[in-house]
Amino acid sequence: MRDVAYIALGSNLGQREVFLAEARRAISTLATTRVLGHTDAEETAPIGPVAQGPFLNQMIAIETELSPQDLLAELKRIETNAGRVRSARWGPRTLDLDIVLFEKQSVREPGLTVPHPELTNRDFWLRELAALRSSRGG
Ligand code: PH2
Ligand code: MG
Ligand code: MG
Repeated sequence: MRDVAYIALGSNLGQREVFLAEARRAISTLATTRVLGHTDAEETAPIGPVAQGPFLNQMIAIETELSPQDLLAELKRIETNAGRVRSARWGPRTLDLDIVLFEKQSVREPGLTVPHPELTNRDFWLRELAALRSSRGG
């Protein structure tokens, strides 16, 4: 099914801008997928229980025929290629790619919940999502 999805990009280790740019490039090459738009990257204070450095966050909108599960697998591969080491939950990371929302599909299964359960807790995600949707005329 062709759908529009929103992906949150985050980095708080190393060359943060470079990790975000490489992630945008890698996502743009996924099968049946094109990037519709992106917000500017913005620096945000770390959320959650772990003391860590500030994040660069950004959101992109894509049109894709990938299922949420297949998209998640691709995003994990891109994270791994960026040197992501899975250590502490919510801890520092070179690259984090989270599926925030699909326009037409929701998922509730172990390992994947769409819409993302943190969506309503993150002001910057809500703001970025609204900006992308309004720039698409929706
Ligand atoms: N991601 C986290 C934990 N904390 N804080 C900010 N500001 N931005 C994030 O992307 C973020 C976070 C876990 O994925
Ligand atoms: Mg995350
Ligand atoms: Mg994540």
